[in-house]
Amino acid sequence: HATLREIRKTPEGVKIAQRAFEDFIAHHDFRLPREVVYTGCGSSHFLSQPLAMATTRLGGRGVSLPCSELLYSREFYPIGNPELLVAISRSGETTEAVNALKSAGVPKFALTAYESTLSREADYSLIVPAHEESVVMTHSFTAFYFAYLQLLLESFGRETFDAEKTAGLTKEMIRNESYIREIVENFDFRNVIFLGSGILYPIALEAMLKMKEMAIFWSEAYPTFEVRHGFKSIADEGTLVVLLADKPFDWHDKLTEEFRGQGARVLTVGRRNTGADYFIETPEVDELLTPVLHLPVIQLLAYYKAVSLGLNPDRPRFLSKVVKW
Ligand code: F1P
Repeated sequence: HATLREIRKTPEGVKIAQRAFEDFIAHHDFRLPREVVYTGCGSSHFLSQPLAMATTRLGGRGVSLPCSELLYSREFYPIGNPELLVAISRSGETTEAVNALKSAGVPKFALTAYESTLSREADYSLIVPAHEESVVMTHSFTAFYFAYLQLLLESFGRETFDAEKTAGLTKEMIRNESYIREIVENFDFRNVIFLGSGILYPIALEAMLKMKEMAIFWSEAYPTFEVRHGFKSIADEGTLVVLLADKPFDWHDKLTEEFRGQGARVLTVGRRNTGADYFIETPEVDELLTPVLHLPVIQLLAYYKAVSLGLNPDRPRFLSKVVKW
């Protein structure tokens, strides 16, 4: 399947991202301001969230909204007075993304894989040519995140990450492919809950979307400990809980125990096992790099779930690669 090839291309995507970033700073004096609004649709919206969080974490103020909310209900959101609007779209042709960008009364920035309508409408564009055959976004998500993160670090006077090393780390994560396949083959789970906190929460949301898109499968996502407040009632012996945790602490162990007590099985992805049924270890990295490690894992999980259900993840039902109106 093309989708599997795209996921396996993540290390290459990181290198493509680095070249796109280097090319951008070589040709532009422009650096990112502190107050930025980010927007996108679908996966590109879930990508707008960690970009907004990274902006905030580095001392700026990032706000993220789906394009349609920015277009039709922006007065309900605390947008403030942004200095830049960043619109994200892999295709650069999604109608809502193009319209959201056009509607901005501030400088416009496009993050996309192609010279496209979006890039032509923007004042600046960071084109990351991590091209994908697959309908769903996989390694391009990681590549876009890494390229823009480098630009943020550079703009805010911070040291950028070592791209070769980061690519190597994603390769390490992809080595878990056969283990992920085994989990899916050994446990025919009926539903899946993804949990993440901080910058890993939008990665949990993206995981939830990947399951729906590739495997047409019931999935949910919550900020890690919020799940205890009612939502956990759906978790039973048919449930897989995927805990995305960089540095687990006591409460992660308690949460794991609680879900196991309900009969659910837990997969922990992080630096140590929390007492889970399944465990994928992540190397120690800066917190801003953690999404890059978790993304291929959750994409592989959705891919193998689709395959185990006899579906073709290359052609998800009812979906198209570009949503136009
Ligand atoms: C946005 C998007 C995809 C999603 C689906 C429909 O596309 O929502 O994320 O997987 O295929 O389109 P784009 O604006 O990033 O090209």
